[in-house]
Formats: sequence, C-alpha cells, structure tokens
Amino acid sequence: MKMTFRWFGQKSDSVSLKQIKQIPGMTGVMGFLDYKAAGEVWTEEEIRAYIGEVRAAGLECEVIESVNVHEDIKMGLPSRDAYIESYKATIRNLAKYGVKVIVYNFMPVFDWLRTDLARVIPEDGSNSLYFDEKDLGDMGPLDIVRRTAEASKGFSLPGWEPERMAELETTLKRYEGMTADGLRESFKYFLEAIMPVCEECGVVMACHPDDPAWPIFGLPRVVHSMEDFEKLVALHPSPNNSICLCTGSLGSNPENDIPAIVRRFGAMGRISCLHIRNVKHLGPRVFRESSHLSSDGDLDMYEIVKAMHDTCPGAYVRPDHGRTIWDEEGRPGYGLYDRALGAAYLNGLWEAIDKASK
Ligand SMILES: [Mn+2]
Repeated sequence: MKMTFRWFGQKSDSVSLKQIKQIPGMTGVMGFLDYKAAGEVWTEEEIRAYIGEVRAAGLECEVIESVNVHEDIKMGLPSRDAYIESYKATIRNLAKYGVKVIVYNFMPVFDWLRTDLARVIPEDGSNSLYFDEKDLGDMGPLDIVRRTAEASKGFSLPGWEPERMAELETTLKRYEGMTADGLRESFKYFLEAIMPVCEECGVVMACHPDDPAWPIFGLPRVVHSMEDFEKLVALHPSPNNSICLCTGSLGSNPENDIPAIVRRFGAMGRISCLHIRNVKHLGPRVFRESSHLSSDGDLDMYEIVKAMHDTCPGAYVRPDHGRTIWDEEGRPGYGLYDRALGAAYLNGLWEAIDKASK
C-alpha cells in the first residue's frame, strides 16, 4: 500500500505539502491541475512545476488524477480524434516526469454529484457531503450546477470546472439518444487509441467509477458495478487498462459488495489505486459521507483493506473525501483533519492485517 493524499496545488488548496508530509506514512500526493480544461494538453512546463514542488517537500507524485476526457470523445463525434491526440500528448508528458498512474472517468457531463456539500451530522455537529435523489428531481441539472458552485466556498471543485458547465444545456441535448452500449463503444475506441501509448511509456490508466453509482438525469453511465467492471476490463485486454477503486462511489449503492469487487479485480491485476472512504445509507438513494471508521458508516473497512492486502498490496491508496471537522475552513470534502484521521486509521488496519498474515 502506498499511502497518498490529493493535493490541488499551492494556489488552490487549503492544505500545504508540509502538512501532508507530516501525516504518518504519507509517501506522496495524487496530483491535480485544477485549471486544465478537458481536451487541453498538460504541458511539460506545468507538470515540471507542479511535480517539482511536490518533490521538494519530500513527497512523490506517481499518480495524477482527473485528466478529463473531452465530451466529444464520450459522444463519439468525428472531432474526438483531435482530442485523443491531445490526451496522448498529456500521457507522454506526464510519463516523462515519473507519473505511473492516471486516474480518469468516463461519466457523461457530470462527474460526482451531491445535493448538499455541508450537511450537518446531528450526532456530533460535523458536516459532510450528502445526496438525496428526491432533491435532485426537484432541482434539475442547471439548478444543481448553480447550487454546487455556490456551496463550494470559492474553491474549484474537481469535475465541476466552470468551462465544462457553461455549455451544459447544449451538451445535455447532444447526449439525447445515447445508450449505455453506445457510450461503451466510444470508451472502447478511446482505449484502443491510447493503450499503445500507455504501454510504450509505462503509464497505467485507472478508471474511476460513477458517483453516485447509477445513471443520473437520464444520461447513461457504465462504470458502477461488478458487471460494469467486467465489461470495462474486457474493452481492452492490456493490464494498463485498470481501475481506480473508489469505495465511497461504488458504496453509494448498497448492492455493491466492495470487498468482493476488490478481490475480483485485484486478483486480475486490474486495480492500480484506491480511493477509500465510508458512506452511511439513510434511505433509498439517500446517503452521507461518514468518517472512515467502519462503525460510523455502512462499509466494512477491515474487509476492504484485507481484500486489498490479499490481492493488490502494491496499489496506491488515498483517504478520499473527509467530513469537515474541528471548524476547519477548506474545500468541501478535502479538508486536512478528517482525511488525515482516515489515513491514520487505514495505516492501522494495514499494519494489523499485515502482521497477522505473517
Ligand atoms: Mn473517489
């Protein structure tokens, strides 16, 4: 297990590299350039600057997140080839600076989605990200974009980049008639185009599951269950076509057996990294993000870490979203305190499981 932390860069993160470095067991960051639009090439200069800073703080940057896939690629438009060429250029540039894993997703239009970014947890007065499908029905896509932007406390939110959301109505219209199979066809085309480059420069692509783990606003989604992952790995046989196993995203659907999914694809060598967090189900399609502790949510963290230990022990891990606690000011889900507690807890589970296995 290589323990890491998401870091948005000096200008846009409330957490410093020094703070990250001081969390026990931290080996590096999962890097992120929050100002890059989907389809833009990440230049060598930008990558060198970001990774240089990380390394100067004594941390590694072997995983980069959210190199977003342009909507034209997902829609399968003729213009996709140019965007795929840009994507390949970004892969090559990242590889030159030691990046080994790129996390991405293939969700049309919307990335992760919540209906409240700061829902108070009555038991202890902390707050966390919250979702209720009923609220979504009342709001509609444009309302949810406006509300999410307003609630972001001035921080950019990954997946909610303003330029992606600006043309929302047009984009939604263009997806009309797109089926899950159609989306998968576009996915296959994308993977077939980029896999040779990944193999050539030693970069593994890690697909992040849909969050929440079902289709929203009538848009198809194809990465949110054991069956979907079976189809995803079958889209391209290369081990460079891998999964970023996000327990909280998959866990939004109580029917997903996360430890079983980790075991299945870990044993196949298709899990290169994990986002680990816990969720508490409050009703059908209603949930909040809880602390990492198993008894605070509905996921069994011991079983998840054990499955990882048994099948993909070398994977990169990061504590995913945390609650906002101790009156911290920061980006919703990405404060320091609760994620640091999550990392410490995961380290403890790992040590116990590892020693017991010997
Ligand atoms: Mn995640």
